[in-house]
Amino acid sequence: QLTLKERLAELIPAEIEKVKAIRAEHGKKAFGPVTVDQLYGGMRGLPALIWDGSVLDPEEGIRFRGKSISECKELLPTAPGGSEPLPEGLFWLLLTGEIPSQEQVTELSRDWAARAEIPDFVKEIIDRCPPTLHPMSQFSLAVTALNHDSAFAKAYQEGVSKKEYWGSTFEDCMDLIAKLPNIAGRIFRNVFGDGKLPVIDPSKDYSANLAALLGFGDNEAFVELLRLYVTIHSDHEGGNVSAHTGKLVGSALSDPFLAFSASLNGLAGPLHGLANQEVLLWLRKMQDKIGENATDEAVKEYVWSTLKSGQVVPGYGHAVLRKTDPRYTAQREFALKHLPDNPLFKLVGQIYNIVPGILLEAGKAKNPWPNVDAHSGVLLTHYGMHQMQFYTVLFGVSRAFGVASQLIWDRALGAPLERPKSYSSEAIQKMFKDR
Ligand code: AMX
Repeated sequence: QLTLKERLAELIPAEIEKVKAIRAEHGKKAFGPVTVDQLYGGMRGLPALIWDGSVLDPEEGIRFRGKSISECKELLPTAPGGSEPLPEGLFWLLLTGEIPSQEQVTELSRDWAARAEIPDFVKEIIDRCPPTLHPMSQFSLAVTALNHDSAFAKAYQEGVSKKEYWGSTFEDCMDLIAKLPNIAGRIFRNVFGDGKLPVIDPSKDYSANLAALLGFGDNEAFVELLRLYVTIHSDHEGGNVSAHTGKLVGSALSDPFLAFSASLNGLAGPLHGLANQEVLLWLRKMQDKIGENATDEAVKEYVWSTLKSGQVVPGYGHAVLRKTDPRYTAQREFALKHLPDNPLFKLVGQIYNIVPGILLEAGKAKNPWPNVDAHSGVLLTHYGMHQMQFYTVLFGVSRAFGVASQLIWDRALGAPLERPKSYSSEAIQKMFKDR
């Protein structure tokens, strides 16, 4: 059985030829006009990036290398006795487009466990953070500091040839993913616990170790939740803030640690990954105001009051999706199986029946349906993880899988420095003066 790196080494030459052929045949073809509105409007719909791991369809949602979430759940290896896909398998799929064997996935778990230890000075950086510093800021600091030992940065300094970039990038990406549980666990225990951490168990899978580091290792249902969680949050094509930021920073040949910490800073924004924290805060505030088991009328009034005070309804809407996010649905299915009677889960279901109608009536949001963040906090809090400020860190652990996969391919395919053209408003006025 080949290792992931060996399989990649086999795939890369053919992919280089494929890209050459695509460019030779289609390189000068246009996608269509670019409008001035797209420049002012956050580049919605602007075709601008190559991203191989996943593609997002507005109606259907995400597909990882062509596979829907349901297909991934069916095809990817699971843990013994478990039924959720192992993120190890998803990473293999993102990188190669292939479904790995159970043995290959177990080998990845072992490899990541062996790379999991973080340097002492990184531990110290985390330990010195005041507990009032948001966990996402601590996370980003620690990931930035991992660049101290970057294999890519070292190889580059030593004058490695462009053709060899991907090998050390691969090693950095494996190290990055492997070290995230120890970083996340340390932040969690410092901010919310006594700072003491168990050690990684090399016989366990990635999610089981992550759960143990967070203090939930004995709860098999929580471990299963993390397997699903890390799988479905991993990648959402290339244009979202965290993915695109990682690719952009990586295009300057900043190493994967620098590139991914930039991703994390984008993920920390409330319109992106921080929304999972915001959803739970909003739900709790709603419960404080209108009580548990509130009527539909009371919930409607609360939603309207959120909109009227100029705030967004967190967990609803999306820049690309135009239907319910299948990542929301996957989490709902998990909840129906494991926590059907949880009151907060019931509230989430009640809100699902109410918010889309209100957003449609309000008439602004292009997509009134829930996204991934509308559901994740409820699942975590059910198992006793009530520390909402930590939720986006878990999103970040997962997002590393998608960003890392593309960074490796970008180096393998020799992706150039990103440098789109910007315009001033004055330049646009001049350009279209007589048109
Ligand atoms: N509540 C209230 N208003 C909303 C809304 C929501 N959930 N979603 C969109 N709108 C508003 C926008 O703020 C915008 O108002 P404006 O014209 O006054 O600026 C208008 O509707 C049009 O926006 P859009 O084209 O439908 O959305 P977008 O592509 O600009 O933004 C997103 C997408 C996700 C930022 C937006 O839907 C939003 O703010 N949602 C709530 C926050 C959230 O859940 N974010 C997480 C997204 C998933 C993720 O990245 N993790």
